[in-house]
Amino acid sequence: MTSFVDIPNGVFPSVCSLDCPDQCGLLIKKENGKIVKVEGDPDHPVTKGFICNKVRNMTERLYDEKRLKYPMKRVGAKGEGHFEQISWDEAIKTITANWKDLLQNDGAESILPYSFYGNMGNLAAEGMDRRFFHRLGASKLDRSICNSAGAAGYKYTMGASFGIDPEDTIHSKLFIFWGINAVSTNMHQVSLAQQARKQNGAKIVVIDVHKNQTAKFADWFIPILPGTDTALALGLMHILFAENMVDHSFLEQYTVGFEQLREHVEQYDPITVSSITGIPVEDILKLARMYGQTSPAFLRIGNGPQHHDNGGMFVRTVSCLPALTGQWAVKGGGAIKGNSAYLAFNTANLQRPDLQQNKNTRVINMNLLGEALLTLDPPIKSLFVYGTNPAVVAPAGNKVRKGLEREDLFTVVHDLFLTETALYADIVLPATSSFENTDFYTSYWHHYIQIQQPVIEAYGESKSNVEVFRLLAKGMNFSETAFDDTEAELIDQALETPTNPYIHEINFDVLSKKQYVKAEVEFPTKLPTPSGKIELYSEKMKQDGYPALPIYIPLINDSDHPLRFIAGPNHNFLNSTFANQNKHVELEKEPVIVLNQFDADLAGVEDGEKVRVWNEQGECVLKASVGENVLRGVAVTQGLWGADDDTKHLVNSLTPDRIADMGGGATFFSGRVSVNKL
Ligand SMILES: Nc1nc2c(c(=O)[nH]1)N[C@H]1C(S)=C(S)[C@@H](COP(=O)(O)OP(=O)(O)OC[C@H]3O[C@@H](n4cnc5c(=O)[nH]c(N)nc54)[C@H](O)[C@@H]3O)O[C@H]1N2
Ligand SMILES: Nc1nc2c(c(=O)[nH]1)N[C@H]1C(S)=C(S)[C@@H](COP(=O)(O)OP(=O)(O)OC[C@H]3O[C@@H](n4cnc5c(=O)[nH]c(N)nc54)[C@H](O)[C@@H]3O)O[C@H]1N2
Ligand code: SF4
Ligand SMILES: [Mo]
Repeated sequence: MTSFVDIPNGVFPSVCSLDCPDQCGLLIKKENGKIVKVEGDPDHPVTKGFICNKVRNMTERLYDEKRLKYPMKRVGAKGEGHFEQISWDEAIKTITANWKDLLQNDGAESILPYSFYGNMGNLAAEGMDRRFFHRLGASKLDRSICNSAGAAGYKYTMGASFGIDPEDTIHSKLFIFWGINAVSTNMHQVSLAQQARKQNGAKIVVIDVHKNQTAKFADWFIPILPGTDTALALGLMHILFAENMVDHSFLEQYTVGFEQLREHVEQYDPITVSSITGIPVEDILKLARMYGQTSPAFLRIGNGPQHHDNGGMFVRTVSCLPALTGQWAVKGGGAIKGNSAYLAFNTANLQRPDLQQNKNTRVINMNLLGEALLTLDPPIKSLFVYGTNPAVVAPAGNKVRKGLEREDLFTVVHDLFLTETALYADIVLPATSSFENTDFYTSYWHHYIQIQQPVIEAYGESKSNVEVFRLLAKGMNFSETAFDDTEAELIDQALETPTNPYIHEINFDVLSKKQYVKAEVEFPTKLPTPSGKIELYSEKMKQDGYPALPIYIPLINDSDHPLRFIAGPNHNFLNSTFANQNKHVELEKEPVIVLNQFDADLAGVEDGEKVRVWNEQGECVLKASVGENVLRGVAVTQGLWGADDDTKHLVNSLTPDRIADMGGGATFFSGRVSVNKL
């Protein structure tokens, strides 16, 4: 087959590589060898021809003048941004010479890979890189920044990331978007809800700390105080049991511990729950009755409430709800937190943990990057960053940037741009965009596996993650054949999945012909929990030091600052991606802090003025938006803005690096701040 790269004009199939549940099928239009348009694939059953504005404007990013074209070495101070072009040969030699030294003098654990899913391609994000760092014996990274608290909580109840098929939600009559700003972050779930609203008169409810875009689209917005959602879920259970809106035969057949749970939730009566959550008693009763009496009823559980001190327990708790009403057994009922378990592939084949000589290398939680760089003993002496921008996205950002400033830290950053993190690098390597690579993609929301074939040639001298780690392996004189495998071979190895009942005979050739293949998914009747059932009561939790039954534990108050600070993502960026594209910045305008009128009055701050937002960790300058879009005591900002002019927009200067109750998760949204006039 001729490669798409060699055909200068035409329309080619592709897939969106961004960290977004929708994982859209794309059509890429090329003229004279350049991409001129990115559109949704109308034939893709979930994408249906629609994509977000961010990616419709992708050419702005692909051909942005600021894209890195060649490797560079630092010539100024760390953070200053002075670099000089070098060859790939010099770059690889410099890196491997430094690492050979470290292996001799400090041991391999002095080297830390730091990566996340800037490109969701399985080869890019967890392929050749893992093989390389396993063989090297580097410290390991616990990639816990996104959904690990929620995933751990969900696992206690359901055994693994199994939800329903989102395509089935067109049958739903009730959608509860719980802590998810789906209009911005899962737009095709919103299209499905909109379709169900038209066809079945489905109602759409949003539970959030902020009247965001999704709340504005909903039939009913329920504002809640941050970190109190577990109490609400337990309150709903109280009413469901008390008013006999539970499905007894489902409970008996498919769950463990419903009798203990019924007794246990007696304490979460509507008056108590109202005083915790800030939701009026009538609304709690109304929501419980709506949920108990509507079928199919669907819960979309978002990432927001699990970025809190008590985030794991929230997801553990809320995922019990569909079992109480038997909604898992109804087409279009049930829930989705994540669906990655259905598309589980052969990670041992892909990542080759057998290449590790020392199985007990230390593991470093990525949420503690600043702390690790500043205090770990023995110290981290070299950092290799790819597919993530920790100077902007990691919590306790001032500590992170201070750590990156360390003169004795040898830092390499592989990215498409000179990110805020790359400013601190000793060596910067240019990365290809996903449209320049071969890779395969597995959504964590829908059930399709998709392939990316290169559509355009590599930009400048840029190289893919797979290529970079092949070169590094050569430079380190690693002789294992694992480093010679082609992309097609890696895909075939990863899709050798004898233990996954949902994936059959999918491989590189099949994907090349079909572009996307749906897993043959059925909601499992036997779950991978210890009992094989939905665990309302969990003996495993008890063994792990948690209460066996779900309970509400309030957030930690780390200071007396009056406002709980919720700094989430925005509509036109994807985490910090696009925050450096003029077009996307224009669309998003400027970073804002949303305040309640009451709190603004107390702080003497007016709508539209720039304000200082601060706590012991640092400060930001944001524009106040004052009104009734948040409850009293809550401050919301959206977007991981960059540091173009100064660091005053870096909201993670204010976020805590405490670790959540489960999964080593982040607590981005549990911090506190004050707001003053500038
Ligand atoms: N446009 C866009 N899309 C994205 C991203 C992006 O940056 N921009 N990021 C991608 C990534 S990596 C992820 S993980 C997902 C995240 O997308 P979502 O799952 O939507 O998660 P968040 O946007 O972090 O938070 C969702 C909502 O939770 C609310 N929230 C915060 N604390 C609480 C609470 O205590 N209780 C309740 N009920 N609500 C609370 C916030 O106000 C927010 O509206 O989106 C992905 N998609
Ligand atoms: N305050 C606050 N902080 C947050 C969050 C929040 O809600 N609030 N959300 C958190 C969450 S859920 C997440 S997932 C993280 C996400 O944070 P990150 O994973 O850092 O995501 P991005 O900011 O999009 O940065 C991805 C980087 O990868 C680069 N990249 C893209 N493709 C490739 C490739 O193929 N190879 C290489 N080498 N590089 C590539 C991009 O250019 C970009 O610089 O942020 C977290 N931080
Ligand atoms: S970011 Fe999400 S919605 Fe936008 S094109 Fe990519 S997968 Fe689709
Ligand atoms: Mo995320």
